[in-house]
Amino acid sequence: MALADAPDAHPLPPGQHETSWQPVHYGRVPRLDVAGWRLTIGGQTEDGSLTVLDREALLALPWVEVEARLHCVARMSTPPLRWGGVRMREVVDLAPPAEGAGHVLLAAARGYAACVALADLVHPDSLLATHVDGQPLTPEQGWPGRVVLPHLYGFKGPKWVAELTYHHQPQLGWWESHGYHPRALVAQEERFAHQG
Ligand SMILES: Nc1nc2c(c(=O)[nH]1)N[C@H]1C(S)=C(S)[C@@H](COP(=O)(O)O)O[C@H]1N2
Ligand SMILES: [Mo]
Repeated sequence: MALADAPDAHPLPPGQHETSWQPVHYGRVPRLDVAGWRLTIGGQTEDGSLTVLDREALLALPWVEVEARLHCVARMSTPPLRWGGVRMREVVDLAPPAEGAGHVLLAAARGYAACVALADLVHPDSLLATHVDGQPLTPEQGWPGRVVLPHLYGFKGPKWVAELTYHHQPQLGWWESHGYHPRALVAQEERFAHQG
């Protein structure tokens, strides 16, 4: 089969157009020391404890790569990127939530947060990414670690992720508190909360 006939593995979802990848975010890029990197998992955990993962704990989990575009809710999509890291479901398994605590607030090291459903966080393509296209993430790209949830709009994946907390009720992260969709499923064009 000629290359031109190959089915597009990453078609653009409805309402999106492709642009080159130009990392965007609010505020200054935190300069984080990888040796001091920590991910704290707390809130309504199964055993009530707080778990702190360091870089070593992360590196002990199976390494995977997932090719996916990043879809901004403002309609730009990157070309396909090869994200490397660990599956969020492996991270969740290290410190699972209490029964019924199905909402997860993901907070960045500097004033940014997003809330996702536990079911979306444990999707097989959901990553705690440390690499892209075979290279470590740059500080602008979210080094030392960012959440990548390819089936949700980009705002659901904090760069410089530092905290994961389980809740019984949905929480308002930065964009959710400005009217953006609580779930943000790309395939359904869930952009704004008023869409229901
Ligand atoms: N910490 C943090 N993470 C963030 C953001 C931010 O402003 N701060 N912006 C989000 C939004 S709206 C999108 S579309 C993606 C953009 O990722 P990029 O900067 O790699 O393109 O990051 C998300 N994660
Ligand atoms: Mo975005």
